[in-house]
Amino acid sequence: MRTIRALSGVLALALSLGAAAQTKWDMPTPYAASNFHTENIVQFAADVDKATAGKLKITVHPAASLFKATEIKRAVQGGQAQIGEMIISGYSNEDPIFGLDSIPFLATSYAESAKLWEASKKAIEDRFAKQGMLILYTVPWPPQGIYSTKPLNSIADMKGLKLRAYNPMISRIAELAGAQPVTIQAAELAQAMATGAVNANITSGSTGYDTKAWEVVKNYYDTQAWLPKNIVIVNKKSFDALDKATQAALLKAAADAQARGWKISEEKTAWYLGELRKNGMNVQPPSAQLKADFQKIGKQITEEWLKTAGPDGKAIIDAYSKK
Ligand code: PCA
Repeated sequence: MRTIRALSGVLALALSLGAAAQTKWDMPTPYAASNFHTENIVQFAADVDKATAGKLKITVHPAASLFKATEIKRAVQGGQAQIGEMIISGYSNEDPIFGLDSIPFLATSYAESAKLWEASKKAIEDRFAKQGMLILYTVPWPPQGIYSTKPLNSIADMKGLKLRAYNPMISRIAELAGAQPVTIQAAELAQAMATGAVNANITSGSTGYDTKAWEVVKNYYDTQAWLPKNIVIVNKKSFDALDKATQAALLKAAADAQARGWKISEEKTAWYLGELRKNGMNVQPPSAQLKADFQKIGKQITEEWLKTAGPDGKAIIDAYSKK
């Protein structure tokens, strides 16, 4: 009897030590479990688990199930979640620098997008550091095109359309195009399209595929206007509370996730558009007029952005154009 009691004491002690040594993090993300960003994050969490022999467990909560897309930044900042994913440009009202990657036609390929990130990384990291967060990695979405229930030959054809926006930059495009901006995050997009709350949308082939755009929309114009980026952020206090080896494992898994994510995003771009076609959508390049009109809007948005982003913004654009 005594031996059993002694043994169970040892067992309890071992269990509590084990529990103390294990850290559990919640990771809210805005996009569907089947989206390539989310799959990449799930792989990242598995890599962290393996590299730390289970010491750091990250539970991924996809599709805005734990926090709404627009609440994730604040949740990580306040420590309600230790780690999370967000789309940077979604927060451009807070700071114009966050909208940089969604300026139409500033960076339209993966190579340009990488250069833009290099040129802006420090400024963006500094802003997050001031708010007690660390950026672990970033991954771009495929190039952005226009979905529309109505055929578009020029921007004038967008007049009166209800254009869905996932960030303030797109709301501005809608205004300049005479369309009505409707802010809707990805998790609610399929329903908004189905109910007619929106009838046009600027996003990637990836999100069109995830939301089965073909069930409602027939036209996709492959304008390749910009590549918005998601970032994975971590609460600095939570990061600092990890031991050095766990921090190193986390950073290594993040670097791997970044390299993997950029590659998958680029590789799947053509595949997504193929799926839209296969499902009956009319995937086409924009007409010369539509392109020229959209570029004109891009030019105006660039000028407006430079005004609001001030010297910091100009320094980034200068550094980018030298790369
Ligand atoms: N998909 C996300 C953001 C950019 C993209 O391609 C969305 O539509 O919400």
